[in-house]
Amino acid sequence: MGKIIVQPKSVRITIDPSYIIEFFLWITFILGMLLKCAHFQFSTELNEKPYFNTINNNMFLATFTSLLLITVFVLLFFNRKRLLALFIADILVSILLLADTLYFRYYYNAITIPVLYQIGLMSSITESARSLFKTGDLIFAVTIPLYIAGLSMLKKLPSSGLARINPLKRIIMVVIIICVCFGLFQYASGKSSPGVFTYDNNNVISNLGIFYFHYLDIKTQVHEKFFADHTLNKVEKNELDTFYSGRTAVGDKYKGIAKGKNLIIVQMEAIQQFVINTKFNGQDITPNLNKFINDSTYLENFYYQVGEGNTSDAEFLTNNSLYPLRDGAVYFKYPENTYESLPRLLKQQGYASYAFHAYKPSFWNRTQMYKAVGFDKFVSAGDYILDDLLGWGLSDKSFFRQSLPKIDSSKPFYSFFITLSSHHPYNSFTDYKGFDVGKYQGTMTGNYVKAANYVDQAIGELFDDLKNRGLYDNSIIIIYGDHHAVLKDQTDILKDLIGFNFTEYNWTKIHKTPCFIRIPGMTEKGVNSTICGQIDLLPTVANIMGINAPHALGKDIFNTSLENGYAVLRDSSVITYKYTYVSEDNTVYGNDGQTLDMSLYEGDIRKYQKELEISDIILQKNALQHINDK
Ligand code: GP9
Ligand code: MN
Repeated sequence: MGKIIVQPKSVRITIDPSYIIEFFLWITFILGMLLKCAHFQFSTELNEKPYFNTINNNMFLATFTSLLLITVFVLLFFNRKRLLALFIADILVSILLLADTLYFRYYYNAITIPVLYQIGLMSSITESARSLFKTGDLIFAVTIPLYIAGLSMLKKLPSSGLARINPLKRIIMVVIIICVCFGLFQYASGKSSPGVFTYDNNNVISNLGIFYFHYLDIKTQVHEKFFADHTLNKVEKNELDTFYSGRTAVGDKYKGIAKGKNLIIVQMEAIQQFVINTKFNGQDITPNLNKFINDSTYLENFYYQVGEGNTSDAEFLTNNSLYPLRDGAVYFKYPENTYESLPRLLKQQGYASYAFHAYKPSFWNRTQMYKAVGFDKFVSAGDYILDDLLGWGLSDKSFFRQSLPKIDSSKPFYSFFITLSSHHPYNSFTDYKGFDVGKYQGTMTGNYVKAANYVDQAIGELFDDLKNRGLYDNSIIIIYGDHHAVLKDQTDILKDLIGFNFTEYNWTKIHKTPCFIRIPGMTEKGVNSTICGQIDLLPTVANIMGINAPHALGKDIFNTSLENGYAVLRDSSVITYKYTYVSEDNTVYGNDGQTLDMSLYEGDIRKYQKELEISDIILQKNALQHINDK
């Protein structure tokens, strides 16, 4: 009998190569996106190293959850073409992240739906955006070649693509992923403290990631647009009544000392306080403004309080003494509201009011908003002869020179000037010869110093012109800057200029612009150290002009003692004489920069932050619409 030889059958498991490619591309999507999100979160300094601490872990987990939800969407709506859909989703989301990154570096906010109203402004800031692009941002394109390789390999397979997944399997996958997402997100959100979200969008992003923030923003905007009640309800009315009862924005000291005088306000583009009395390459950057300190009241602790509306927010704060919005610009969102504005208050006293700005009148929706604010006349780009161009358009020197003759000074007037030449990224000053910046020639630091010096010269010429026209001594003259000059990731400029060392505390304390108030007949001049901000200008002016401003949220600076000074920033940071609350890291600091026990200050901080809530109610509910009926 012959032997039976059992030959072992060779077991060969063959995996369809399309599975491998598919697996590889899903992993590319998830890991690639996590990497891109990490780049956004850390390069904007929303999150800080070490990469894996409690806040960052939560953020990564929440971001991972959001990515899984995007895959659900792809799986649900696409079958054989699911990888192509994934590729397109990757491109779209990467574009959004790049836009968020660049936008954030300029405005310290991610893009929100209201920002899309401002889309028309984008062409003007492309130069700024370009200056903000970093080589590392190429990471947003890094996955593209991988998809192209994967998809073309897939096409070359005999099956020429992916196998269909039957509907039941797809639904089961989708349900499982959604359950996982829900569990993970609950875990991540349970670990973060929602209290810090109340006033600051950036805390939402650093704790729960950029995708969750976008979801929240869309949800809020949809609710506001379609479901929110826009009439002032009883609770809100009571809240406003309680807030205003017994509160007077204006005081008694210096009451009416400048009654009947003209009012001239100059808002300077991007001039921060640190240029004042600062020398660079052996010369004063702002000699005229330095001299003006002794001819005016110089507010050395004057904070800018703008939000996403930037320049327009600064204008808004000054002319209305209300806070800007947490999302978007008031100029775009509420140009139909009624305001108790400076032009309107002065109109009741027989003043004519002018706004001067030599740029497109539609920019920041000024034409529309100035009607609501009540300016009688808006003089914009088309009203000037473009005889001297610098940066975005007409130079500030020519702007002032051409503006003054447009004022009818035979009757009392209020003129509001908004300068433009010193706009970020200051490139147009490379060839400016008025100030030698030595080795900084051609750098952003050098260009900013030149820009600030140029504005100072333009102001010097304005003073001469006002004197020649006999307006200098019968006008209140106020000069201040609109907002930051230096972006958070360009703080090298500050290091070069003033040896600035970046900490969240130092960054908050540098949110200052110089502010000068020259009042004819006022003998008390020089430095005033009271902590204050742009919101305080209206009540301060109202007091010296002898008028009342019952709904102003600011305070009258001349009637506020050093100890009672404060400023609330739109990101909900609070600066007082005793402490500084920095919303970015939710920490209270003493004046030496040391951390203090938050629990001791919480009540006080909330009291100041209440002003933001009141302002939001006034804007959202158009609560001042009946002020003229009384
Ligand atoms: C343009 C100018 C610039 O009119 O006010 O606005 P900004 O970019 O600084 O907000
Ligand atoms: Mn500006």
